[in-house]
Amino acid sequence: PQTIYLKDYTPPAYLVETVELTFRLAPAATRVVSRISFRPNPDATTKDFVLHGSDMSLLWAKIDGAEITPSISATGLTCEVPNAPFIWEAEVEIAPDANTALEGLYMSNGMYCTQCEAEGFRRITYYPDRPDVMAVFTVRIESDLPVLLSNGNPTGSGEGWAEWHDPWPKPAYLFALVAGDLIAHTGSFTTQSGRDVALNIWVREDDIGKCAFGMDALKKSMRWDEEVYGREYDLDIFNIVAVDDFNAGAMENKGLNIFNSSAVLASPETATDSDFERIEAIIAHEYFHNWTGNRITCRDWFQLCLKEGLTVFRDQQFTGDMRGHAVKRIVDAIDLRAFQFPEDNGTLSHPVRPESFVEINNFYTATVYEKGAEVIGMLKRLVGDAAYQSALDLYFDRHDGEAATIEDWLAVFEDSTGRDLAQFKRWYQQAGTPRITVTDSFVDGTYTLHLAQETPSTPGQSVKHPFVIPVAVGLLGQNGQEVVPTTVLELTQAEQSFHFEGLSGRPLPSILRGFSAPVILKQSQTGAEQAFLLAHDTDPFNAWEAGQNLARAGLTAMILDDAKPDRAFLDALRLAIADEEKDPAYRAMLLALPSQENLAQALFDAGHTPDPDRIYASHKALREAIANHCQAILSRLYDEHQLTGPFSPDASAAGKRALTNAALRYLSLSDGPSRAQAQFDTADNMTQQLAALSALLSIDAGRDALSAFEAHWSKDRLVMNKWFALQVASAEPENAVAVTEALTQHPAFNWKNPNRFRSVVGALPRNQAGFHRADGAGYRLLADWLIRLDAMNPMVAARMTTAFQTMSRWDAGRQAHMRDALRQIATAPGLSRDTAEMVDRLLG
Ligand code: B3K
Ligand code: ZN
Repeated sequence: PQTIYLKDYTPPAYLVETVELTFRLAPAATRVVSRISFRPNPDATTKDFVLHGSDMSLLWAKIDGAEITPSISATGLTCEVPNAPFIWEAEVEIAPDANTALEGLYMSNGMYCTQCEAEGFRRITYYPDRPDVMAVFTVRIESDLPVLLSNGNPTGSGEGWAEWHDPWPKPAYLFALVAGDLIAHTGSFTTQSGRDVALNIWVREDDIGKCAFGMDALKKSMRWDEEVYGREYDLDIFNIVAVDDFNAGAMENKGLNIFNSSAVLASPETATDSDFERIEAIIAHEYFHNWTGNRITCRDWFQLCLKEGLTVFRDQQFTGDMRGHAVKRIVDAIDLRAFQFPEDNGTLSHPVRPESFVEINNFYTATVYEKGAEVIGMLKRLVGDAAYQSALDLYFDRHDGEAATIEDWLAVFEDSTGRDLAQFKRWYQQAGTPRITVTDSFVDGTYTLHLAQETPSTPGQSVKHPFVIPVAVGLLGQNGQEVVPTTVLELTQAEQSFHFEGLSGRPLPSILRGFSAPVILKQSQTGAEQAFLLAHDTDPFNAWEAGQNLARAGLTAMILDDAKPDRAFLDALRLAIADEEKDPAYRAMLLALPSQENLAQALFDAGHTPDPDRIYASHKALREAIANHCQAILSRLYDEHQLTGPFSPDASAAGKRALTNAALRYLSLSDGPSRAQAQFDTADNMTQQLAALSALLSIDAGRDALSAFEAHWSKDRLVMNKWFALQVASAEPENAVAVTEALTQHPAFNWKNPNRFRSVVGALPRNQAGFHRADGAGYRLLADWLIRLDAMNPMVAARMTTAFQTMSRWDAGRQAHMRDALRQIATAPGLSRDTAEMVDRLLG
C-alpha cells in the first residue's frame, strides 16, 4: 500500500465549476449520472486528468458531448482532455445494499444515506475527490421513498423526485444524500440578520419523541455561534438525519448533517445525563463546522486539525458556556489523558498535523481532534482573548470559500498580533507529550520556579525541540490566601526560571492551573500540600487535580507496597465533598478516583510495570474505604440532593444526579443493595435507572434488575446498547472475557451494527483488568472479532485495534500475547488497508 506524504502535495490539475448529479435509487443497482464542468488549473504542475472512483461500473462517459473510453483502474480513471474548459458526463452503477463499509452511498434499515468524509465520494461517482476541489452542486434524486434530501436548498419536487441546489462551493466530502421513509421534528430559527431558517430532525416514526432535546441544542448552537464568533447560518434550511448504522458520531455535510442515532436521539426515559451532554456537544460541533470546515475547508487531509481541532475547541467553549467551565475543563482533561496521552506515548504517536499516512481514516484521532483543540486553547491563552477574537475575524474574512492550511491559520495570528509563531508551530509538527519538571526555591522574599521541559522521542522523531508552553501559575500563602493570582508563564526554553519577588513567606505553588497546556507535570508534593491545595486552591481545576494526586499517591502505595488506604486522603475527601459552597457536579468529580487506566499510565511513567489485577484490587479496596469512611456524609448527600418534579436535563439538575449517583455507588458498598434497588424500582428516567443498575452490578446484586431492564427495553436499540456495555464494564476481571463472549451469542447482538459491536466487543478493552488477562484470552477474543469485522467494515475494525496501543506498558508475558494477537490480525487473508496500516504501526 502506498504512503502519502504532506511534502508531496501538488495543486489539482483541473478545477470544477459546477456538478450536476442525478440519482436513480435502487438497492442493488443505483444509477448516478454526472455532469461536471472542469477547467484547467492555472496553478497546476501537471496536465494529467485523473478522477478517483472505486466499487462502481462505468456505463458510459463523454467529454463535450463526445463518447470516450477512459482507462480504468481499481482506484480511478484517466483519459485525454482538452486544454480548455470542458464538460465531463458519465453514468455509473453502484450497489448501496452491498456496501457494508458504510462509506459512500449505503443502506441502513431500508433508508439510503451517505458518508463521504474522507474519501467516500469516490464510491459514488468518478470525481477529483480531494478537499481542495470545491464546486457548486445541483442534485436530482429519483426514488419512490417519501423523503429525498441533499445539500443546500430544495429547488423542486414531485411524485418520485426532488431537486436540491447548494450555492456554496464545497469539496465532495461534504456531499450528502438521504432517501427514506422518515418524518421530521420541525423547528425554525431567525438569524441575527433576520433570515428565517427551517430546521428539521428527520427520524423513523418510532423515534419522533426523541428529537426535542436535539432541536433545542441546535438552536442554542446557532445562537451561540452568532454571539460568540459572529457566524450566521447561510442556507434556508438545516436538516439533521438520524441513522442507525454509522461509523462515526456524526457528519457535518453542508445543510444536511447525518448523525449516528446515538448522537441525536434522546428522551428522559431513554437517555442519561451524559447522553444529553454528548448530544448537545455533537450537535454543536457539527453545526459549528458550517464555518470551520465547510465555508473554510482543508487544502488536503494533512490539514485535518485545521477544521477538527478548531471545531472541537469551539464545541468545548460552547459546552463550558452552557454547563459551567470548571467541570468541563476537568472532563476534557480526563478525556485527553485517557485517550490522547496513550496515543502520544505509544507507537501510534503522530503530530497534530501528520506528515504521512496510508489510510486517512486512521488519522481521525484524539491527537488530531483533542490535542488539536488544546493547541488552539494554548494559542488563545498566549495571545489573549481579544487578540484571539480579532485573529478569528481575520481568518473568516481572509479564507472564506477557500481550502486552507495550518500555515494560513498561523499567518492570521501572526498578522493580527505581530507575534512570531515559528516556535509555536512545533505543536503541529512534533508528536509526543512534553514533561515539565518543577523545582523551586525561596530566598529573601523571592520565590523561584524552575521549569524544565522534555519530550520523549516518538516514532520517526528522535530529536525534539522545546515547545512554547503557557504555564498558568498562582501562589498560595500559609493560610490559603492567594499571594500571586494566576499568571501565565511562557516556557520557551528547555529550562527556565521565573521569579516572584516581595513575598513575606514561602508560598505553595499551584502550577498548570486550568490545565493550561497538554503536558505531564512532574513535581514533588507532599500529601499535606496536596490536601492543602484540595482545600484551598482558588483554581477549581487544580483543587480537583490535587485531590487526584493525593488519591493516586495513596493508590500507588497500595499497589506497590500493600499500604493501607491513606487516612489523609480519606479525611481530605470527606471534608471537600461536605463543602456546600462547591457545586454538586464538581463534588461528583471529586468523588471519582483516577481510573485504572490512568493508574497504569502513571505507574508506567514512574518506571514501574503495572499489574492490572493489583490495580483493580487496590482501586476496589480504596472505594470500599471511602464508602466506610464517608458513609454519613454520603448518605446525607444522597438524601439532600434528590430531585422532585419533572425531569430536566439541564446542567444543574444533572449535577445533582451526578452527585447522588456517585454517592449511591459508594453507599451500595457500605450499606448493601437496598438504596440502589429502590432507586432502580422507582426511577422515571434513564440516568437514575442506569446508575442504580450499575451500582447493583458493582456489588453483584444486579441479576434480577438486569433481566427486568432487558425485558422492559428490548425494543429500544439505543438503550439495549447500554445494557450490553454495562455488563462488560462491570464484569469481574476473571469473568469479563466470558461475559463478552456470552453476549456475542445473545440474539440481539448484531455485529454488523457499529454501535452494537462497540457496546459489546468494543467495551471489553475498557474493562482494564478483564481485557489484560494474563493468559491473553482478552486479546485473542478481540483479535478474532476484529478479523471478522474487518472483512465487513474496515474503518470500525481499524479504529478498535487501538486497544493494543498501550502494549509497551505491560509485562513481557502480556506483551507477547498482545504481539501474537496483532500478528494473527496482520496475517488474516484479505486484510483491509485500514487495519493493515494500524497493525503495522502497532507492531512498531
Ligand atoms: N468530520 C466527521 C468525521 C468523519 C469521519 C471520517 N472517518 C465528524 C466530525 O468530526 O465532526
Ligand atoms: Zn468534526
